[in-house]
Amino acid sequence: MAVSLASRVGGLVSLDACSLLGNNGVCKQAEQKSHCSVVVAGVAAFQSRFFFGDNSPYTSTSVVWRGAMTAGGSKAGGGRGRGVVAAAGGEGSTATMASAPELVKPKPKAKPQELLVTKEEGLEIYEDLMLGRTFEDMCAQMYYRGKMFGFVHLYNGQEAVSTGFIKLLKKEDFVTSTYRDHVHALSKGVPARQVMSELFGKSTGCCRGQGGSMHMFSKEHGLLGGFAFIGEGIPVATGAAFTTKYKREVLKDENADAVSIAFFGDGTANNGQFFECLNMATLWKLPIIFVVENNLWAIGMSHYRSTSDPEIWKKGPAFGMPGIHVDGMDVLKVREVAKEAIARARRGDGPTLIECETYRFRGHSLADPDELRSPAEKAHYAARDPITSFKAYLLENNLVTEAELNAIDKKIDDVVEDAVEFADASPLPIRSQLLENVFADPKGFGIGPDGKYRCEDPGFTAGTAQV
Ligand SMILES: Cc1ncc(C[n+]2csc(CCOP(=O)(O)OP(=O)(O)O)c2C)c(N)n1
Ligand SMILES: [Mg+2]
Repeated sequence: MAVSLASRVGGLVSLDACSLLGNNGVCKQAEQKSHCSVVVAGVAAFQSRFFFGDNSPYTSTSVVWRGAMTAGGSKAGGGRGRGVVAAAGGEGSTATMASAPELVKPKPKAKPQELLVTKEEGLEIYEDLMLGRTFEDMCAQMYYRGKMFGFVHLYNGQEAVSTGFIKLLKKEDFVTSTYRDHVHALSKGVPARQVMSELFGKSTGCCRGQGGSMHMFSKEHGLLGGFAFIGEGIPVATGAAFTTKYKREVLKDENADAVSIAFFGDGTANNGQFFECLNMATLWKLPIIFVVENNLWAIGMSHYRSTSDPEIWKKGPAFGMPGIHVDGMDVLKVREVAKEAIARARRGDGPTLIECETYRFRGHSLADPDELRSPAEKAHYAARDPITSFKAYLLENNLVTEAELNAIDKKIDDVVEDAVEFADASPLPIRSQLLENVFADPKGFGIGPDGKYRCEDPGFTAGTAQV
């Protein structure tokens, strides 16, 4: 029974097997593995039924999922990075780490009918992954050259999550992000010029230079922010999902089918707003997807030291919605899960919680020397670079040629170069912009007409201040 269920739900079983076994340490001994897989198969089957209902696509496409899993290298629960991390420093960690290169063994060629993407989709995904990576590598250079100020948090390594979800969205759909928001903005279609200019604090930025790195926003592209306070984007996305529901059910607008996605981190999933929003989303059956980008760290705090149950996906069923775990280093797996969750939200079946196991390749911010994470852990995830493996998938399955990928690389280099030149040449915001859209009376924190901070400026109470 367990075996057949396992094959039915394909990748999810393997993912969750690792998830459960690795973290709980239940399966550290080899002889326990078969027992554990039985337990896990049951859980995964439950999740699959819960998530997909009787029409679970995994009953018919399990082969595809197994194909996809090969890329992630899930072997008897050992392929999950979590298992590795949970074991790090303890018994068994060396063996698992040593096998890390196996995880990027070339995938066997898929049969044409098993391919997970068309050529066009593959090229679009590759381009978006490369845009995120190249853009942010350039951000690092510009930051260290003093072109940006404040904190800058890069997303290197996590690109498969942004691309996997956002490239499936429509322009009218909503996205909220955190301070690690540049790549979500790019995936959602905000032009690279506008994102780079915002980072440079220039008036041509998507927030006219007033937001900076952590506050990307574009109404036109449904990007509702960029939030520096962790968890703040979750209720905003929930509110956006509520507007869809309200338009559809109260205002009888049959075309209102926008989906909201809230992206946030593992550390943030310990925050109260997350739980409040899970509750409301199920209560009102909102079209929202909560995407936890579990990169195992919250600045320098390990996920395993800070949360009562490291399996974040489990919180979904606790609130009456599906909870899914997926390998966030594999864009194809992310995409498959995202497709289902988006379709579910769009047809009015309610929210989904998805935990993506991922990793950031750089420090918490560009000011972080990144000394707390072990070299072995970093090497393990570097070997699972989502771009390298996706590129290999495209080439090995003859979906694209090297020349086509090189052409995209060149195009992206040009886009990023152009964005830098544009941002550099753009003007700074005019001074009077500083206090526009300031709704609170900033008594005690005002900037006076002479440009100096002052204790009190009664003029502020009259409306937007002139400085
Ligand atoms: C409400 C709030 N509390 C504390 C902080 C300080 N802080 C900044 S980043 C961060 C860690 C968040 O980690 P995680 O959610 O895992 O996201 P990641 O940085 O890994 O993407 C914390 C606690 C904050 N920004 N907001
Ligand atoms: Mg984190």
